[in-house]
Amino acid sequence: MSAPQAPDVENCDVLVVGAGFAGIYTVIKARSAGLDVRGVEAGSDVGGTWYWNRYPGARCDVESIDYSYSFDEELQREWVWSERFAAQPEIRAYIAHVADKYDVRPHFRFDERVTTARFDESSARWQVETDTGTRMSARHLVLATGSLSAPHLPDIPGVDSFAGEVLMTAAWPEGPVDVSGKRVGVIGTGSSGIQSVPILAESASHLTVFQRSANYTVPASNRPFGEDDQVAIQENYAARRATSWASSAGSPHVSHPQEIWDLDEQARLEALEQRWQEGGVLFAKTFPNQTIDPAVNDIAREFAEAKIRSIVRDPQVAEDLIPTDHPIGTKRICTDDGYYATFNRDNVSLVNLRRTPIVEVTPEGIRTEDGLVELDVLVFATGFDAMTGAVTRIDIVGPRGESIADAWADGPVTYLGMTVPGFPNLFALNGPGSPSVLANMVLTAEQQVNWMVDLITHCDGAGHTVVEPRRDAANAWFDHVNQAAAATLFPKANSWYMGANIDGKTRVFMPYIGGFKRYLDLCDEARDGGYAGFVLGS
Ligand code: NA7
Repeated sequence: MSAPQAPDVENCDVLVVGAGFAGIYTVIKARSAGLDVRGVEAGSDVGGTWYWNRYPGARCDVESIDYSYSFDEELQREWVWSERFAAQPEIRAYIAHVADKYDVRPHFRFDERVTTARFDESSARWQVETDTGTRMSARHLVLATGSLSAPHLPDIPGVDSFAGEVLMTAAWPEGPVDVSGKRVGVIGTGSSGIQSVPILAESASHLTVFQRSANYTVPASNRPFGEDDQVAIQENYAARRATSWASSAGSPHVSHPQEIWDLDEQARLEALEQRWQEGGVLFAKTFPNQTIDPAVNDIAREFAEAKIRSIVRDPQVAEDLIPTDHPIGTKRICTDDGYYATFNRDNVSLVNLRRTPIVEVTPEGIRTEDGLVELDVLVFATGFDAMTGAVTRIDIVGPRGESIADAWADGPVTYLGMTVPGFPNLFALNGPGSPSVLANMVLTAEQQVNWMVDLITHCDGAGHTVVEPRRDAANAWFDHVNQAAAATLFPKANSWYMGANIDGKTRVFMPYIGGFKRYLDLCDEARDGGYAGFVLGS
């Protein structure tokens, strides 16, 4: 299929950037469709997010048996998850197992980062370069670059002057990091901060948590799987997957069967308590409409806040840990193991940056308006330029000279959360306009890759060398994504879903919140309708 290019250029049909869940499945699926597929990965091995985020306590907030590939029954049967919510090393081992089983690694160049991509209209190919000087040419460019993979380091005065050790949760070193006997500061109280704080507190001589915005977090209720669990998992797997594929969030969990208003106060509290004990992000969906109707949200929010007050002994610290700026669940609820109780330890303190903002980082530590906090280790758990950052940090230019960063300056316009007007033969997986970060990222990746390979195969069969979404179709999708969000409470939060965590980023709700199943149906309709939303050319 690949047309010959200059001898020092590596040619392929499909070039995939990123060897995480989506990138690996792209190789498997494209290869099985007879396409010559190559990949580039900045890390030294497969894993994507789960390669880089090695911080203590890193764990998925989706259950392991759901957060795993469904495409091969044999794979599903042979891999045995050790616990309900797998930790980073186990997920990384799983991804490595998949890479071995399907011989994926030989397709990838590791330790190379794609820096530029130019679409050459005359050859209808993407010309791509990496930071090591490799030049590649591909008919189709697939950005499997991850939604939470472009780390965000805040621009705090003096940040480079710190004399101690600096760590980032999003790029944690390989091998053990020993903080025993050290004074540790953690900036950031999103999922990464909340997961790492209880563990760092166990060995640090003192741990100071610098919190700008408090987050809601629910105990994970993680547990190891026993033999009985393994039998039950296999017996129920097919049904569980079927339910997930037909669900609104790619998981088998459903909200309470009754509206909250049909229950008396006791029954409401029991339902909330049950979800709290079940653990994790699902608390956000205890009741139908919980992230739609402010009155329902208030009841769940007050329940969670009472929990915080009941766990944290110091009343002022408890109040500081209660979010004041968003309805519960409109930022992703965090999943923890003893986070609130950690603030009862003598060696842990909380700095509320809303009351005492950071003035500067100094060689000795962090100076707030309240004085200097001396530190030996400074941990940045400060999040990501989510959903668009990993794409716009690559210099991608379409045939009409427009860069994708410019094209998305007023918000990321995509068609079906996969393709971008002005950028032919380009697929941005799990990207803006797709439900991935609100649903099950692995299943969304499978569905998108299947859909993408169907489209490429369709084009090849019909002799089309160029496929680009129509601008009106993309604008209509963008409007649909926005309307779906506007029907919920989500836009009320200054979240990374909104781009609100990055200075200067246009605020627009990026994921598709209209439902996982609805999204699958709309993608199927677009395919079955003969890809009318695309211009197919040659
Ligand atoms: P998040 O959830 O974006 O959290 C980042 C945290 O860092 C958050 O508390 C931020 O406060 C804080 N932050 C960012 N910049 C600053 C500055 N300048 N000063 C103080 N604090 C700051 O990222 P995570 O890695 O924890 O989790 C990302 C997702 O991964 C998570 O939602 C799960 O889906 C898995 P802010 O809220 O902006 O005030």
